[in-house]
Amino acid sequence: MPMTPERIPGPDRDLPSQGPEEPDTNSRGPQDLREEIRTLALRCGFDRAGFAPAGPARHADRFREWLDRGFAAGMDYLARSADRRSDPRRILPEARSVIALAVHYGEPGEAERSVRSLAEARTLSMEGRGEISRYARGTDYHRILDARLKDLCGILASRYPSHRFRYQADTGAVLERAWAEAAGIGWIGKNACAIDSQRGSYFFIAVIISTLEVPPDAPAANHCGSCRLCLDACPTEAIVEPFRVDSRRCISYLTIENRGPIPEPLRPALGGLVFGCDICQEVCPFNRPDRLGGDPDLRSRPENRHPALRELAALDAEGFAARFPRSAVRRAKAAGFLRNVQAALRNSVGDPAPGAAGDQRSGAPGPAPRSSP
Ligand code: B12
Ligand code: SF4
Ligand code: SF4
Repeated sequence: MPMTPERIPGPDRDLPSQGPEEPDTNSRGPQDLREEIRTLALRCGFDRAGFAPAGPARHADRFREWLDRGFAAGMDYLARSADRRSDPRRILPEARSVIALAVHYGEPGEAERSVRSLAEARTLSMEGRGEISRYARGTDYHRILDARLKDLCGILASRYPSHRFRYQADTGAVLERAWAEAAGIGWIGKNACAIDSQRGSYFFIAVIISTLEVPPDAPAANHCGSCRLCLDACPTEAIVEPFRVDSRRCISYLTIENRGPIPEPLRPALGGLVFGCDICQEVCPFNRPDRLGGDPDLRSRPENRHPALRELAALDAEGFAARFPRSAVRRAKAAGFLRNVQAALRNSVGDPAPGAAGDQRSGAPGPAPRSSP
């Protein structure tokens, strides 16, 4: 009986118990094995796959330094799981390989502004329109990636029944960007995002930790060179130095994970951004508009491209759930989202919508363990 694939549990949950192991039915050469898994990954809906030997994560020391400097803001779960994040063998002690996978999102039509600035972001909000970051405009990617991971790991478990395959996309305790870089999927840019030189950085990362030994790919080489467009474009100066984002200043954190008020001095910098922020990716020369184009299942819903702020401000909790079905936007909760809309409205017209309660909703407790970027 083949082993069942296992989802890596979230930050604070226990690992599932291990089942009995059975001998392999397949004895292929190592390079064949790598290409076989890559082909299977593509067949299961991943755009790219790469392999790295399991061991300490790249930049684990830098991750700890990032934590020590307070850059995790209210995401306390990152420090609580720091040991596990630093080495996947803490999750699966017999792990030999990490398979890093990419699924691209975004559409060419969404790259209408290849150069962004605070002024441009504000122009949108001046027209009374908000902006939801690309990754969250369609169906929640967790659902889509989880289904594909389950398929892929199911196939791998049936082909290699004596081996274990533990998967995650976003929510488990693994430094996904570090593994994407180690497995050749993309280098970590100065904006902290993993970037592929051909297809840019608008991709999600998933990982499979396995006891199967797969020959590694070469790690991705960094191509940022002397460029610093992302550092200069960030409207809140959250990229405090190359490769280091201070979440306390990052609009993505402030509009998604943060459960408290948005610090007053940073509010104007949001412009019309009501959920997440893509500015440090939009300016990146590797996100060339003609090369963008993502998975059809992750396409934007048209109503989520530039929604009217007044329409959003009129939502109550039920209306919010109905407006964003199966959407990553729900991560902010109605209170957080409406807080963001109020800030964007102020940037747009100077005053919040009459009767809206955004600021009153902003005193909610601190963030829960994350389940979206
Ligand atoms: C916490 C988190 C956030 C936080 C913190 C972001 C951050 N920069 O760390 C917030 C809420 C701000 C956030 C925002 C976003 N996120 Co997020 N987030 C995560 C999460 C859950 C953990 C990341 C983490 O551990 N951060 C701690 C930092 C230190 O680690 P790191 O990001 O891996 O950064 C590495 C480098 O910076 C390097 N490093 C540090 N210092 C130095 C110095 C030098 C010299 C060098 C070479 C390297 C280096 O070490 C780190 C260790 O790997 C991951 C999922 C996961 N489990 O990994 C998704 C994830 C990183 N997020 C993702 C996305 C899409 C986003 C957003 C684009 C969403 C949006 N549009 O708003 C933004 C991008 C903001 C940005 N510029 O980083 C994707 C990234 C995909 C990609 N191609 O890179 C991930 C992988 C989710 C996924 N499964 O796809 N996110
Ligand atoms: S996501 Fe936005 S706020 Fe955060 S580092 Fe990038 S540009 Fe700055
Ligand atoms: S904008 Fe320039 S420095 Fe920033 S990530 Fe892209 S290439 Fe690297």
